[in-house]
Amino acid sequence: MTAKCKGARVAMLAALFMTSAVQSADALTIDVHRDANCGCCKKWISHLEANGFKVIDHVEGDMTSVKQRLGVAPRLASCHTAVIDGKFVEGHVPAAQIIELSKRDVLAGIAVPGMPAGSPGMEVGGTQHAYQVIGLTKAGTDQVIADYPAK
Ligand SMILES: [Cu+2]
Repeated sequence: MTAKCKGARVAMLAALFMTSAVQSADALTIDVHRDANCGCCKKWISHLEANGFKVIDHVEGDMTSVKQRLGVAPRLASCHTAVIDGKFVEGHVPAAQIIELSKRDVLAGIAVPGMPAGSPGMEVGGTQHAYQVIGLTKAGTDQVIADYPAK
């Protein structure tokens, strides 16, 4: 093998690695819509980034209309609203549940309604309130996806 040929092969391998790295990053890219003054929203973004998500941050003037546009039922509302793969993620949903969401095509989105203490981004001392992750089916019904803390 000539030196030139070997160099080309190394370059090709490097290109392959870069392609797969870009693809996995794409799979975890999430758009987050939040109010400028929301501190817990920023903490939730940090939780996502710590779990390998690439966050595209959108500061919004009117979150109510954003939620309406993205199909978040008012009963499921929290502070921020995210979108991944065309599905909404409302409120302080744990990163593991967002990864699970990609396998659930009957769902239009998932939510942690309200702002329960102890959910990701809502750490208040050691307080841990029980909360549920609720899925909204495309047919418009609620499904309990997970209970926290895990039972
Ligand atoms: Cu919040």
